[in-house]
Amino acid sequence: MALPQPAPLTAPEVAQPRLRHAPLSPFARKVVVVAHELGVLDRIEIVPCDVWAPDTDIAGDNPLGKVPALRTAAGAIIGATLICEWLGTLAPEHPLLPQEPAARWAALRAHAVADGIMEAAVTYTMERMRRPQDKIWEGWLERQEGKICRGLAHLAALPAEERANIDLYTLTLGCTLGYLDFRLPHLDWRADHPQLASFEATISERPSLQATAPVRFI
Ligand SMILES: N[C@@H](CCC(=O)N[C@@H](CS)C(=O)NCC(=O)O)C(=O)O
Repeated sequence: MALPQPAPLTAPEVAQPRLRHAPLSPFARKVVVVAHELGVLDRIEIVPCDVWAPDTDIAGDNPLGKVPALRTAAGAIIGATLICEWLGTLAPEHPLLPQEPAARWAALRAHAVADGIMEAAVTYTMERMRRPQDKIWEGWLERQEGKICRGLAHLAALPAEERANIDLYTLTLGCTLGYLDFRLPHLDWRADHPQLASFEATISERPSLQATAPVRFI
């Protein structure tokens, strides 16, 4: 039996990059937040995509079947961080990371943790929402919670200066904390981490995060 062939990854020429997006995805939100902050939002077209629909064509842009994916004239770019880097090339006057090497590495290292917390939170949510109720594995949920809690404790212990810039790390962290509020409110992370709570209260006021808050879409 011949397997169905996915559409080629390299898209036909498109005048404006198209972002395959789902409004409740924190990874897709991260991309839109960064586009907003860089002032390049009007240079991409946002195309809603339900990756769970049986007839979804997302694999044509992302063989992994996930959002976000950005279809450009040169082919698709997948994964939120890589798309943010691509967006950064449209606005080189606004670097997404500190330029000074030590600060840059600090931001990259912290970003990896914030992004990993986001991933664990999405994994948790998928287990809760997408699995048949009788097949949900509590041990798997606890494992994800462990990653989230240790990750938050790690970030909370970092010097406050590292949370002072508006950069890839802090914008990602803002999206991650917003997603925890939205999908895992029982964690009550503010109680353990007042430093992160005050960070979140400030960054969530930015127009980029206000415009993309998940509660706006339900
Ligand atoms: N590492 C990817 C993760 C993207 C991701 O997990 N997207 C989720 C939505 S939040 C998705 O499309 N899941 C569909 C699936 O796993 O099949 C990124 O940075 O963009």
